[in-house]
This record gives sequence, structure tokens and C-alpha cells, in this order.
Amino acid sequence: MFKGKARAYTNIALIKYWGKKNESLILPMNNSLSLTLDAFYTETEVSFSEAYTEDQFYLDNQLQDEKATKKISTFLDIVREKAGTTKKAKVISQNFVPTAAGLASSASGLAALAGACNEALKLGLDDQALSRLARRGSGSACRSIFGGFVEWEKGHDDQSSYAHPISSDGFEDHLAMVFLLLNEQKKDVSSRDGMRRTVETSSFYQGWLDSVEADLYQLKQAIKTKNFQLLGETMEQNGLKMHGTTLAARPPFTYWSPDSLKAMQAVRDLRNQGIPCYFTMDAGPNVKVLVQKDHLDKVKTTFSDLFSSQQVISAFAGPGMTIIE
Ligand code: 2P0
Repeated sequence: MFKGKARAYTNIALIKYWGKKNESLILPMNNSLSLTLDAFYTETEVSFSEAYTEDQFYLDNQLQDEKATKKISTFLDIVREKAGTTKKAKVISQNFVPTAAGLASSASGLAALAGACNEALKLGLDDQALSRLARRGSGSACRSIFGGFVEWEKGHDDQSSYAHPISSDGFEDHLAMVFLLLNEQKKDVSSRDGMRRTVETSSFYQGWLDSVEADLYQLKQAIKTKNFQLLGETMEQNGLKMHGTTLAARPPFTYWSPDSLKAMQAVRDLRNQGIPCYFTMDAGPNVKVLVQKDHLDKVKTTFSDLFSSQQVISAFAGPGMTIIE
């Protein structure tokens, strides 16, 4: 039996990954930059054995259906090819997220699986190679191999597309990300389908591509100079632009719900009261608010009053993928 177990944390992009240049290799159109967080993570154990006749995937103690298992099997095929084995695998994955938060993340999941496979089959991959491998499972997973601020270099082929940490002299230790859990339902348009539709049909997509590099540069300057206002403004603008592209897609779509808009307005109101905080959103209606730790209590109270305290979860900078047990 070849067995390995790993834990990886979720990450939230401050500069978004939105669109693929190569669907099968998962090469992105643009670089992205994220913060790995400590509140949500996945632990995954994988075992490879001659005794297994097919891949099996358990998530939160439930055997998964064919569609969910297919995504894992496709990833395991890449691993098997690297290891020169045809052994089937059993994958047991546990998501540690607040109950029914609707935040199950493919980033932490695939990063943990990549780490577990490296351990189980003694592949000897270093972090950069692991990031490349995790990318093949889910793009954003390549960033969850590392802790803190992480940039994913888009590259131009399998070898050159991977993530690496961004040095920040501890700036991230002053930050908090407040998750507003606004809707637990499964999304109508997956991020994979959403980004494909946008690349293929949105007349706003070129605008995204034309401006994302400048956003990335500005955000890196903000990290370097520990300028929270610049960090927040750049993140918020970049997120809004990503979501703007979906409105011009055919057919158009949006991830925003009425509560998302309510949350965005509340963030602006807080700023008008002199509390620096900024929002970002991903492929779903939940809003994430970036704030310095000094103002965390005020932000949490505001959103607990506006929604409910169970819908407000704070997270801090988290570590990279680790092997456990
Ligand atoms: C991000 N998202 O940078 C962006 C922002 C969603 C919006 O990465 O197709 O699950 O598996 O590569 O990584 C979500 O996309 O997509 C994502 P695939 P993934 O965080």
C-alpha cells in the first residue's frame, strides 16, 4: 500500500485568475496573486493499491458520484503517468469549513491531493513542481501550495506556469479577511464554465486583459510598501472588473445576489465613516472583506448586525500545504 496524507488551506485572489489560454493544461490568460488563509482547509489521504479496481473518492465521508470522481481520476492519471504506475487509488478528503458555508474549495482540495500523492508515491517533487502539478487539478490550487501572499506566473507551457510566494516582511500578519456567507446554494455557473464563456463571448474580456498587468504591478507595490489603502483599492477594482466581464458574456450572467450588493454598499459606508476596508468576490455571491486587524471588530459587528453573526467568519493569513501524520 502506498499512502500519503496532506493538509492545504484555501486562498483568495486579490488579483483574479479569470480565463484560460489552454484548457487541458490549465494555463491561465493572466498572472494572479492571492492570500492563503487559515480558516478553511482540506485534509486528504490517498492510497494506491493493486487491490483497487477503480478510483474511489470520498468527500466528507460520502462516496462521490461519477462526475466528481472523474475530475479526481483525470488528475490521478497525470500523477500515475509521472510515477509510472497503473494502480488505482482511494482518496479520502475532509473539508474543514464552517458548517454549510458553501465554501468548499477546489483550491485547498487539489493542493492537498497533490501533496498527498507526492508523499504516497515518493515522487520527490519540490514545491515548485508540486504547484505545477496542483495546477493541473484546478488552477487556483497551484497557489495553495504556499502560505501568505502568492503569485501564479501564467507562463507559456506546463513547465513555466506555477506559483511562488511573494516576500512581504510580515505585512500579511496585520491583515484579516472577513467572509460574509450570503448564500449556501450551489452556483448556477461554475467558475470553469463562467471563465470559458467570458473568454469566448464577452466584449469586455479584452478590457480585463488590457488592465490586469497594471493592477498586478500596483498590488505588488502595495505589498512592498505595506500600503493598505493601495492594496485594498487595487484588489476591489480588480474584482469588480472581473465581475464586469460576465455582464457582457453571451448569455450574460452574474455571481452577485441582492445581499452581495448590500454588503458592498456597507463596505463603502464603513469607509465613509473612516474605517478602511475593501471587498472582493469570486465565482459566487459571498463577499470577502479585507481589513487591518485593528479594525476587525468594527467590521465584524457591522456585518453581524446587517446579516447574522453566524454568517460572518474571520480568517487570517495561513500556511502552505503540509504533509500530516
Ligand atoms: C481566483 N477563481 O483567482 C478566481 C477568481 C474564481 C474567481 O480560481 O477551472 O476552481 O479548476 O482552473 O481554480 C476558481 O477557479 O478553476 C478561481 P479551474 P478554479 O481565485
